[in-house]
Amino acid sequence: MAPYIRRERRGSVAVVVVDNPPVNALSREVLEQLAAAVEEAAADGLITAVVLTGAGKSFIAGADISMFPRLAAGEMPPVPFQDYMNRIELCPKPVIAAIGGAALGGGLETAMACHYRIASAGAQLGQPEVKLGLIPGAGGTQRLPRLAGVEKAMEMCAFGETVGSQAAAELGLVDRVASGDVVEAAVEFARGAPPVRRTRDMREKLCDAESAESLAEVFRQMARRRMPHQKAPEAAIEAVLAAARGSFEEGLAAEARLFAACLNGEQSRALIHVFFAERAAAKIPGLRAPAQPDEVRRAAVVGAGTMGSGIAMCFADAGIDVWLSDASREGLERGLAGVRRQYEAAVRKGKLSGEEADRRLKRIRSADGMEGVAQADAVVEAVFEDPGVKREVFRMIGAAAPPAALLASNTSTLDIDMIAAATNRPEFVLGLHFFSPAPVMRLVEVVRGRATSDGAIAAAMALAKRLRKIPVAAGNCFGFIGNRMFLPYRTQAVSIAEQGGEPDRIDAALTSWGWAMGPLAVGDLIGHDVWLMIRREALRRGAGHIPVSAFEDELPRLGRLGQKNGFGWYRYDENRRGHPDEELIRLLREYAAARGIEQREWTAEQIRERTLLALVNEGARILDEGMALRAADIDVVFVHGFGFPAWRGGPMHWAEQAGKAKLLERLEALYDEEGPFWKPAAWWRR
Ligand code: 3H9
Repeated sequence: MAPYIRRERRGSVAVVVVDNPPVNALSREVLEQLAAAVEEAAADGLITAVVLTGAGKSFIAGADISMFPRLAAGEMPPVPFQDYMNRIELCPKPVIAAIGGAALGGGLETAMACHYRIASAGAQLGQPEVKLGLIPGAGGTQRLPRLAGVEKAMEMCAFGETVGSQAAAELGLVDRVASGDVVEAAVEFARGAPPVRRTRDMREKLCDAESAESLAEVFRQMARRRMPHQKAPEAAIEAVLAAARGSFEEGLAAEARLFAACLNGEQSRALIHVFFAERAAAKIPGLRAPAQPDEVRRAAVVGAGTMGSGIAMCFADAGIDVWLSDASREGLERGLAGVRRQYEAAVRKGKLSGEEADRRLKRIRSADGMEGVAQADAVVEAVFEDPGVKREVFRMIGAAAPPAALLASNTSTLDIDMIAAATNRPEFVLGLHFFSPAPVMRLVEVVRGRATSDGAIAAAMALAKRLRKIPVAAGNCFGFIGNRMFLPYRTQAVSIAEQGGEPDRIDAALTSWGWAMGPLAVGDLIGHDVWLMIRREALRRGAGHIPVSAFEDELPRLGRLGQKNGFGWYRYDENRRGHPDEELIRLLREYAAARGIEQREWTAEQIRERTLLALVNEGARILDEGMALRAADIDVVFVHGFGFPAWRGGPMHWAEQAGKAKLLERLEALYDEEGPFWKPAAWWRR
């Protein structure tokens, strides 16, 4: 068995180092060796105390997540997580955790099984298991409330947010924050012969069962609002509640039961799929490019509208200086004022300090014409979505930018090859498709044109990661991955409305299934003038297999632009809340009657079947054509860019889980009844 633990000795203190790159994740072998190393030190007469730490940047980033699907499938024997922690805690000599980086999930649980915790200033501590559809399963739900109180433990376990070391010290989760080397500080502390102090024996911070129950009710309500449909948050609350209700052992038993239920559920399978899919998406096999592309030190964004100024903020947030320019002085001023407002709002909400906001603001400089582009290592164009305008802007960018600069367009629909052809160096040109609002949304589609070089793609992937985005490689087809699939999905929703479906019931069928927004409401949000433009471009670029959603194309002419003018599929009040609109229904029914469209009743199930099959079948075509590298990349796009429920794992994962053969049967039936739109892609049979 490979050694995952290093043992060092500093006088009478044993230093046990978990060394399992990249993040010291805990597999069964690591846990076994760790517990054994602590027991060995306990048995060594020359040792008076143990310091437990992690090699590299992390302390321990949790259990090795890749084992959970195998555990759930019964492909490996159960791992007694709690027992390993108990073995560390029961050590008769003081054990001190030296936390130099991330102590997450099983990592924090290990730290809490130690008798003391010393953290470096930059350490992060948390129980993020809910984000994987799980709860802490190594005693965390029992030890955290004993150290930080029931309320904080419920919050941390139910929502998975991490805390920094200073906050952890204030909570009592960390005993000291070390200013220098954390292992040195822990060894020094150990030399002071602190008494053994076991978290399991602490009850002072546990409230009585009745108060814990009231807290649990508050958190349950919050969980239903913040993470609707998800099972793990409530299971985590239940497990922490057990700490206040009974003994430590009873609490562990409750935790184990609740953990097993989550582990065996579909939600954890889906969320773990998304975790690995996000990381895999950044890797493009076979790229001939340096592993470490040149670092972007200065960037330029051309076009200071909502997208452009938002993208400039992404650079500033990542510590990169950026020039922002616009065709008009007023446009630039408006963009910069918007940026300032957003940073001020972040300060007001306590998300940023005033000084940090100032620093970021200063990184965004206004530029005249191409003066910023001329000095930039990377340029992102975000001007009006018009082929003529884009071509002209790229001609100027190509003429002005330094020779090796990355030239990216933020187009969502246009042909990258057409844009690249306007420059003198198409090999440096690609699409970087950000989603709105750019500073918040993590997805970026990295679109490869015919001439784009491997080096440019590698540089763009690296840049997107530096901007803390999740980059997904996409081919240069209409709408790339996300918008291309969203179009037939929405078209089906419109077609159901034309055939008698009530707009609010169509949207509800999908939001009750987990989507963040219904497809018709999204149309109102984006604006029907914009949709019309997108649909025209789709037809121009040969996405002709997607039937026209003719009624929606009428909406701009009917003065219904969506949220922006208060009328779309819904009528909007002053708080931008949508209400069913009788006038819209009348127009819709008139439209259908004039064209002889048959009206019928629709169940939520039927609405979901059509819209989701349309979505997945387009994803399948994208895979057939090689426009996405993997089905999981499509899942990442939909989870991070379109509000698809992460706990269903993305559209392609959902289809796999629901049963491809069964869905294909339905698709074939629709194909027989209604023709080419439903033609199943080859992927279904693979
Ligand atoms: C748990 O602990 C349950 C417990 O209660 C225990 C008992 C039941 N396992 O994110 P990065 C890989 S559940 C396996 O790009 P960063 C990751 O796939 C766990 N692999 O780096 C990637 O691999 P590759 C609770 C893991 O610097 C590489 O490490 N813990 C794990 O941006 C680098 O990752 C969590 O949920 C893991 N636990 O961020 C924490 N973690 O290079 C999950 C990472 O092949 N992890 N990898 O693509 C994180 O949040 C971030 O990775 C971290 C570093 C903040 C640590």
